[in-house]
Amino acid sequence: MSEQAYLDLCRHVLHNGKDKEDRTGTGTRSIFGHQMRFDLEEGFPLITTKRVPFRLIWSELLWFIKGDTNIRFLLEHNNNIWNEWAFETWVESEEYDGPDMKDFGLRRLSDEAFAEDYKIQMDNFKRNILEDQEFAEKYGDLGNVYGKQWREWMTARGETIDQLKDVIEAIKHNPDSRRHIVTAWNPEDVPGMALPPCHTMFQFYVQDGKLSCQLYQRSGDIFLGVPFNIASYALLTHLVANECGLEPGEFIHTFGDAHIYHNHFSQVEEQLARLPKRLPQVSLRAPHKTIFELSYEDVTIEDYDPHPGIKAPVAV
Ligand code: UFP
Repeated sequence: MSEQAYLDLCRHVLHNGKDKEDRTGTGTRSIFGHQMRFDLEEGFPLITTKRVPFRLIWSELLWFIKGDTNIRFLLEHNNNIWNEWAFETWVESEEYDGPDMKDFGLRRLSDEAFAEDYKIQMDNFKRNILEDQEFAEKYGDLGNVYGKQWREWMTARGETIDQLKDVIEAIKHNPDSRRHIVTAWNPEDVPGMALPPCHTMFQFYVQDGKLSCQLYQRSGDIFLGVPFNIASYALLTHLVANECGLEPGEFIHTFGDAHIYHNHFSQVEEQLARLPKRLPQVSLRAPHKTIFELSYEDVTIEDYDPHPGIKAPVAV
């Protein structure tokens, strides 16, 4: 069962990782360099030992595929996973005049009164993004994140490169190429980004009518982020394979710093005590649409019967 590769990573880092300070001040247990393989023919690797919200993964991937970088599209799909990054820019701006939100990520965990203030400010922020176009343009945009780099990489000559479109054309016309690469890591843009890309580059590979994909992830929050990342790239592999008339092969997930935050240890233990179930299947409702024409309703997950979700704080 291919979820095992993920559970093995959790166990390995918990028992063999080294404690390390990190940017968020939370502290992690971490290893450097690791690889997991998921055979997509065995089922869709949406983790079953806790519920992972597929609708958030799909709406985020669709947002990337469309080349969108504004959280407005996500909020319209009731997807809140990128809010904190945009909110940070807002509360640090000159226009913000509410209560001090410095270090909101950590403070809201330990200070109840602060957590209430935070919620009020975040709800206002979300409402403004959804209802005020000008506000959304100014504060909803995350800068040159994935969507921008995948679809509209800016060159020094002022032109743009559509990496995703180009790689799909290359897979169709020159499947044996060893250059099927999309990179999100743009060193020129990194200093201006709310969150420099965690999934930095991926490569496709065609063999025996099957499309495989390998991702290099520089930094992985094993409990909260990685189950999303696995499902997101497995889904991307399905969609690109469908587009190119190929079957999905393997998703290979390679890491730089793979870490478990100290405030996720008990959740990981709880998850590891559970038995994995059968993997679900992904279903494409409009297989003849191009990947760029897809809408949210076109992809669904079937036979997903996971253990209940396990809550944990996000380190910002
Ligand atoms: N992170 C992930 N996957 C993602 C994503 C973020 O695991 O897709 F966007 C985690 C990794 C790390 C933090 O814990 O978010 C990013 O922090 P840093 O930039 O310091 O690595």
